Amino acid sequence: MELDQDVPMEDAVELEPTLDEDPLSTTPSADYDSDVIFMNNDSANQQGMAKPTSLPQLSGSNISQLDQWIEHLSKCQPLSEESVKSLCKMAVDVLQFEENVQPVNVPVTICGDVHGQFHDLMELFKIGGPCPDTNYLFMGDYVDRGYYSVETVSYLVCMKVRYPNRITILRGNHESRQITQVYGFYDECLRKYGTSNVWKMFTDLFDYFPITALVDNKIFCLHGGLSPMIETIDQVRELNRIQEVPHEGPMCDLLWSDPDDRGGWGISPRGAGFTFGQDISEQFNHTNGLSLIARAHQLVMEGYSWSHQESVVTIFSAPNYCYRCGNQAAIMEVDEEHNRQFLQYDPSVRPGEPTVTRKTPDYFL
Ligand SMILES: [Mn+2]
Repeated sequence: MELDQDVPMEDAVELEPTLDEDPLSTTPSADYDSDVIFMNNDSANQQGMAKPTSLPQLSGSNISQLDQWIEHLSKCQPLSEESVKSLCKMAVDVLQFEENVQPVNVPVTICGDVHGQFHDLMELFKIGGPCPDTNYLFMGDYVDRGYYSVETVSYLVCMKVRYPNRITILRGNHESRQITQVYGFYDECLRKYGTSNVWKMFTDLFDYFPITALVDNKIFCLHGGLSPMIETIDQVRELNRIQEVPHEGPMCDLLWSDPDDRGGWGISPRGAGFTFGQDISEQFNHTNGLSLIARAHQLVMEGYSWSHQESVVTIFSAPNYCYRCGNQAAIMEVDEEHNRQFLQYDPSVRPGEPTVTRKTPDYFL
């Protein structure tokens, strides 16, 4: 049994209707949002400001600012609230030009869930090679569960802005206002900054993250899985992704669904998305000329797991998930000839924190 049933069942409570009654506003506030969506604002055009149609070039001072932030974050120290505000503005300027199906070239190293395990993310870059020497594609779930969601998402967003053509960061179901209020990111922001401002800046930014990527027109990458409402990749391109992850519908499914041994579509035990069988995966790959669907979203004990006779691969990059699951992590390298290689790794040692062992202690025996 490779797929941990515990995780979907835990996640099943994530969309409890009581969440809707949370006193926290889930609508972006006027002052911050008007800043971040400035480039998309029609009134800006009416005032004679040209809407940029391509990636803005980083200025020398922005590059040195980003390098300074990356250096600071690599010591697992959070940025100041002011710095996060600047970073998120710069990130919107990059991410708004990415597509719902972001094209990615080979070679690339494809990664799964990270979940705030900052030291394990540093280990990932040691195993896979530093960015930008290695190109990376991350398939979502940067925040929640682990202790360092703030540092983890800040670091990845910094790398995205600094090296926009070298790293792709997709949206996971945890990159959401609702889910982060339940699974740790919101509380971590309050604890580390004293207010929810940084949480709001990042969750507003998550709306801009691309929802899928297409590696060399052959590998379709996304966090969750397929949707009964999506038959072609072009239908993904037509979605309006700049919004909170909806409770249902195609965008929700892409971030929440899971492959299953049973054929056809099934009800997901998570309470969102669907399960889909081998017949569905094979039809989707055939229709869209794909060789593979790569996705994350489920804990797999070896760090990666094939489904549907190698039509689908699950990649999970948080070793010893939640500091207790005892799983390995993996990343998948795809080279110029589309050869695939999995690199597996174990948890990094975190200074000052107790080492968790898979062995049962003697005193239980
Ligand atoms: Mn997930």
